[in-house]
Amino acid sequence: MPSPISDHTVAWPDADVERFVSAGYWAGVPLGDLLREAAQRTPDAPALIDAGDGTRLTHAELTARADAAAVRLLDLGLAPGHRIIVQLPNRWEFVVLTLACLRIGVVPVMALTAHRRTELTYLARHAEATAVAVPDVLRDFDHQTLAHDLAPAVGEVTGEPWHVLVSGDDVAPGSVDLRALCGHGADPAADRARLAGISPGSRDVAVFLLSGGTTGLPKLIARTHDDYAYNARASARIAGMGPDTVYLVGLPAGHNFPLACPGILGTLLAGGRVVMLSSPEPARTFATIAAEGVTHTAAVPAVAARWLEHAGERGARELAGLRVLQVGGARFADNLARKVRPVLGATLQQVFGMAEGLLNFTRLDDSEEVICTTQGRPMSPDDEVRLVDELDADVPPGEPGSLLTRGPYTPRGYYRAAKQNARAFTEDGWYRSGDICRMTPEGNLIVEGRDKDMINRGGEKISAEEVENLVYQLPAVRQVAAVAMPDRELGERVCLYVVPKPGATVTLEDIRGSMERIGVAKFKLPEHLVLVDELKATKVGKIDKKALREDIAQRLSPGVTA
Ligand code: OOB
Repeated sequence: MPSPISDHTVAWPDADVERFVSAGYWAGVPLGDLLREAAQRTPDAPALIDAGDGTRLTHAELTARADAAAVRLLDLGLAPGHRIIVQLPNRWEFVVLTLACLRIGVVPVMALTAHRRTELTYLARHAEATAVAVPDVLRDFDHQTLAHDLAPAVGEVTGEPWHVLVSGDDVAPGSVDLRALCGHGADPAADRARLAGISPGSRDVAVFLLSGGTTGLPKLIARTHDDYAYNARASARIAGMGPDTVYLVGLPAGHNFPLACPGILGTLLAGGRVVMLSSPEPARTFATIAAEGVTHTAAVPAVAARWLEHAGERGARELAGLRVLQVGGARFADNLARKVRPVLGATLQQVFGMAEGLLNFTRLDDSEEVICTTQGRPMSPDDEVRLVDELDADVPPGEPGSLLTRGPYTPRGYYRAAKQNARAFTEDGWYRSGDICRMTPEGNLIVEGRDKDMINRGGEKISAEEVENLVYQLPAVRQVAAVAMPDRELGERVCLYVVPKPGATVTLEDIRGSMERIGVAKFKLPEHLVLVDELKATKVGKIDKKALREDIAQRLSPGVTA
């Protein structure tokens, strides 16, 4: 039996809970009910469009399908409190399945389609999942076979059957057809009646998000119905969403940003319409924005840069209806930010957020200067932010410091990670984001760097420690350090410094090959290798990564050969 989720979560203190409830942030209603109520306000309006296969559902149809899918999950043997790994591309089934889970308190663990055997095995075992939802084949990778291969390793920790739900034309015997599971039910009234008694509690966990990653293994962030509903609802307000909003999902849907900031959930709660697109490639994206009347979308800086380039070459006529472009996930350069309004014709909203909670937004009516040069200010009046030095003392106003935060949608600890929590949270519950920020006199934050061992590859976060652990599996490696190297297109890529064992040779191909054989997400594979005789240590005996980052930047600068 999977252990109860509540055995491994860290609760907010009672006094804070009272504050969040009385301020109205925590509505006391589970997300499934909130979404149902929102859908009932405009039942016949479009709610979900899949730009890939042309599926179009109204709010009433989406509600009915989510109910039907919830009933079918129960029939399959999933029960409230069970966990399902969701590893789906941006297709309509992602939304129906997620809503179905929220209705009955089955908790989705939001994996990425890039994840492979290593990540999925760990996630499924750590979350004690009893099911997984995958595409059959995506970009030539057979997800279905891998999903079945995980059965013994996962069954060993849960003692339960392992269900593989598959989206696609090639559903193998032994798999559950996810499209059928998400299809319309024969008797919507009966489905609704069956679900009436089994809503989860609003303080229960609604979804598991993956942490940006600074440790050897990714951590799970347990977001409750109350806190995540507030996250989605309040960000929808700040992004200016309403029933006429058409939101395009081009980033991987399982990321917090397109899922709930305001993303899919915020759009649906506002009575708007969600359009799913498999990738943010500029030509397809622009055509979809024009065809569907998209008003809002979100991008990481690397994607926004490609859109700016495309619009510069081909014009932006197709974007006439686009009102708000949210950019976040990594630092958006001021000079690119300044191009958004003139080139794309939309209002830029910078978003500096984290799956751990805290969201900062520039407001739509901020001055162009604030919009283009800051990463905004906290979403909630009750978000607490401190900028501190190495001793956790507040830095003077205007000085850079390490950002700590607490608030109504920032959980007080990772799931089942007591040891990491002791480091990632202060004793009085502040989350150490690891971001170095400055605050302007008006209270806007500017992200200047970070003091965490992470590489931000175009918005995908890579833990240096995780990469190093994988590289240490090669017998020829004596010592390794993974650091970010600057990259024009993606901001950063993974660079490795390796000290080979005496007499041994190590190549980038060996390392990438070994990681691919083990099975890890491709975006984590190192893209540059520097062989060295030794790695210098800092005064406290750790590898001096600052020196390595400076070294690689120097090697890559024009006129210097690497
Ligand atoms: C978003 O969430 P995560 O969990 O993938 O990554 C969080 C980290 C932050 O701690 C920061 O290091 C970086 O990503 N980051 C930014 C940024 N937005 C995120 N760094 C500089 N400028 C920004 N605008 O990335 C995320 C979650 C919700 C909304 C938006 C982004």
